[in-house]
Amino acid sequence: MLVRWSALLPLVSSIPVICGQSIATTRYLEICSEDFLDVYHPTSVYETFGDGLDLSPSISSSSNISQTASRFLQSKIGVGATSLKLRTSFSSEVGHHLYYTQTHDGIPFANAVVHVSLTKTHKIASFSSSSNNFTQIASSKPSIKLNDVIPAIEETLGGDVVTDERLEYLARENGTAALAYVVEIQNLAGAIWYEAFIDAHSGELLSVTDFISTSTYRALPINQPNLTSRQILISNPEDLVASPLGWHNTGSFITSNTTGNNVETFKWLDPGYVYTTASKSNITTSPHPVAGNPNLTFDYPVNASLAPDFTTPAKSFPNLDAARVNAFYVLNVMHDLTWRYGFTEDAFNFQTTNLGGRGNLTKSNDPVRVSVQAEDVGVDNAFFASPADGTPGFCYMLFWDHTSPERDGAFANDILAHEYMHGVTNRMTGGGTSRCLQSTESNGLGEGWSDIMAEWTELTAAGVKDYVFGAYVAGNTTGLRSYPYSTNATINPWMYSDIETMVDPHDVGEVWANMLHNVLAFLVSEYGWIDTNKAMKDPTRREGNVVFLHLIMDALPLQPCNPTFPQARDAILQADSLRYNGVNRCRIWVTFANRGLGLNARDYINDFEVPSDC
Ligand SMILES: *[C@@H]1O[C@H](CO)[C@@H](O)[C@H](O)[C@H]1NC(C)=O
Ligand SMILES: *[C@@H]1O[C@H](CO)[C@@H](O)[C@H](O)[C@H]1NC(C)=O
Ligand SMILES: *[C@@H]1O[C@H](CO)[C@@H](O)[C@H](O)[C@H]1NC(C)=O
Ligand SMILES: *[C@@H]1O[C@H](CO)[C@@H](O)[C@H](O)[C@H]1NC(C)=O
Ligand SMILES: *[C@@H]1O[C@H](CO)[C@@H](O)[C@H](O)[C@H]1NC(C)=O
Ligand SMILES: *[C@@H]1O[C@H](CO)[C@@H](O)[C@H](O)[C@H]1NC(C)=O
Ligand SMILES: *[C@@H]1O[C@H](CO)[C@@H](O)[C@H](O)[C@H]1NC(C)=O
Ligand SMILES: *[C@@H]1O[C@H](CO)[C@@H](O)[C@H](O)[C@H]1NC(C)=O
Ligand SMILES: *[C@@H]1O[C@H](CO)[C@@H](O)[C@H](O)[C@H]1NC(C)=O
Ligand SMILES: *[C@@H]1O[C@H](CO)[C@@H](O)[C@H](O)[C@H]1NC(C)=O
Ligand SMILES: *[C@@H]1O[C@H](CO)[C@@H](O)[C@H](O)[C@H]1NC(C)=O
Ligand SMILES: [Ca+2]
Ligand SMILES: [Zn+2]
Repeated sequence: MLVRWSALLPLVSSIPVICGQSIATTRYLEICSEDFLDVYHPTSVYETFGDGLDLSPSISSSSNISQTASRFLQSKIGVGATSLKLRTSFSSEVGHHLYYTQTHDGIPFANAVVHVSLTKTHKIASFSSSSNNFTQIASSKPSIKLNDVIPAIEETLGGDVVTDERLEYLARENGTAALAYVVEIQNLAGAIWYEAFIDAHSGELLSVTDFISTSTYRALPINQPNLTSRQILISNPEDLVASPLGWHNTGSFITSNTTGNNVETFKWLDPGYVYTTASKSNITTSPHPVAGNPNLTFDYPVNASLAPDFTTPAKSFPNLDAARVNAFYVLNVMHDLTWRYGFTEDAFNFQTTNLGGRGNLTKSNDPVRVSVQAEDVGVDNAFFASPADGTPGFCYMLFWDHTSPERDGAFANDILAHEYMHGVTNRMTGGGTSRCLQSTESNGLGEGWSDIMAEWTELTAAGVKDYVFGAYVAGNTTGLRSYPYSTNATINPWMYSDIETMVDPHDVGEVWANMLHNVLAFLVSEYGWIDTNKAMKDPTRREGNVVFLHLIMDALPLQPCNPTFPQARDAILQADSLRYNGVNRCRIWVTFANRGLGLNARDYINDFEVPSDC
């Protein structure tokens, strides 16, 4: 049952401010104008095992995956393993991934995550744990009522509580565990969507999960196809392996608008939820729009010289149909492409219906909802809210006012690809909770994966050249980042150590994206390149861009909750071991080491060493 409370009571005093030290374990969130809540994310121990750790026969002989994993955990973390509960698991092309939650009195811990990945032959591939022995655990019986503190929390976080209460434990930095009410708080017009943890004994706001990835861009150069070159009529772009019923069929209903199983695009007009879909009179629908033969035509040419109407209420909506259709097309392509590379129903993806007997254990009813031309929300940005598996993703594409007329983010394919990738990385790290890219460092990794996904979709036959993200919306050739992504350290000087003092995840993301750009450049120089349209539908190919995307996607479920840079690097190396027997290991090491993320890199101190056999 969904409960909606409004903030009826007057403003209540603000939340205490705590400031943390390390970007690996904390994140500053600007919750309202002057309050900062410092959110603690425990670090994980993380181990990878290359070809796989062969357990003693008594442990690994079992063909039962969960038995093998829990025997391993018993031997690894001993007595603590008994309070671990298997939360979810799935199998990918490279192995089996199991995610556990620590519990106390039957109540789960929100931020104590344990994970084990097995190879296909049931050896141990990787292990991570942020589980703890607590010095003190709060009573599992709440001493206050949630209703008594809701008005204050809604006021502080600037939204309405939209979920029923539930209880979870929260590990604190000093080794204690607090009992917390966990609720979601939304104000979609303000791009606010938090999961709040409220102490069930003191009423204090303890922590928040921020489901929104904003893209607050600095200016950068552009090298993507412009709007004119992009608007071509594309027939039947859907991939019927990834989307067996096409893009307009959820299995229970068929649409002739921009609503479908993976993506829904619309314009949200104040003051309520109003969908206005591509006007039906302009849609040609086959009398039998069945799976495999959708005869839908969405033909809305853009007039790029038309400016958006910013009056309230707006009287006209120039290019709205074109915007909805482009966003629908690009995000469905992203669904299909990432599905092919592992972001399937089993891996907690975004779909209304989990089709074809896949995803039996994971949740459905969670397409990505996209509001285009959302001028009420602001300008010069885009947002993607990635809640847990089973709740729809929500994306805003805004106008950008750096040019005249203003440009529409819904025509910037790089921004759309970036936003969708936020959903992919949030869901695939840590088993679908969307709680595992929350520290500044791991949130920054998320920004990096998103930028590099945009680059990946735009690769051309010319090979991996310097890449500028966001040039179209910035209206200049510098784009939205500090430097182009480049293998040349004069053009992009970012090193691992640079992240230590960064507080904006987008800055951290630039450092990671540039490292990944270098890995991509190496793989394409080694194995060549294949057109994106082929790479996206045939992941069995061996070209460099295909290999690269496998390594990126395979690594996500292998890594710990709130990964650090060294851990994310190790997960990529582990992915190479599992999928390609480690043939790229040394070159991957060399590439990361060139940017300071060598063998002994830790605590933001550069290291240029590679393993002795490399
Ligand atoms: C595997 O082992 C677990 C835990 O011991 C058990 O609950 C489950 O039923 C087993 N599954 C199969 C398929 O045997
Ligand atoms: C918890 O304590 C047990 C027993 O003292 C120990 O074996 C285990 O390693 C500890 N676990 C952690 C995560 O510290
Ligand atoms: C642990 O930290 C919390 C929050 O900072 C504090 O309220 C609590 O008193 C501390 N407990 C101990 C035993 O230090
Ligand atoms: C490019 O545009 C961005 C966004 O407006 C701006 O921040 C940046 O300074 C511009 N770069 C140049 C070189 O003009
Ligand atoms: C737009 O793209 C087309 C095709 O790629 C190209 O010919 C044209 O010069 C571009 N226009 C601008 C303004 O960049
Ligand atoms: C899209 O089409 C479906 C099927 O006709 C319909 O149920 C749904 O309401 C439409 N969506 C919108 C937002 O109009
Ligand atoms: C349909 O498209 C035509 C030409 O593109 C346009 O003149 C007409 O106004 C559109 N109809 C509706 C209902 O939007
Ligand atoms: C399907 O679309 C094609 C191309 O737009 C058109 O030529 C054809 O008449 C349509 N078929 C039906 C049955 O509507
Ligand atoms: C595009 O919009 C401009 C400005 O309103 C107008 O002058 C021009 O005729 C339009 N072009 C087309 C092809 O409709
Ligand atoms: C889902 O269930 C179907 C039917 O019971 C079964 O054939 C299929 O193997 C299951 N898939 C997964 C991924 O468990
Ligand atoms: C790196 O970039 C600098 C500055 O553009 C240039 O002078 C230099 O030749 C480049 N080095 C390589 C190896 O391309
Ligand atoms: Ca799902
Ligand atoms: Zn982003």
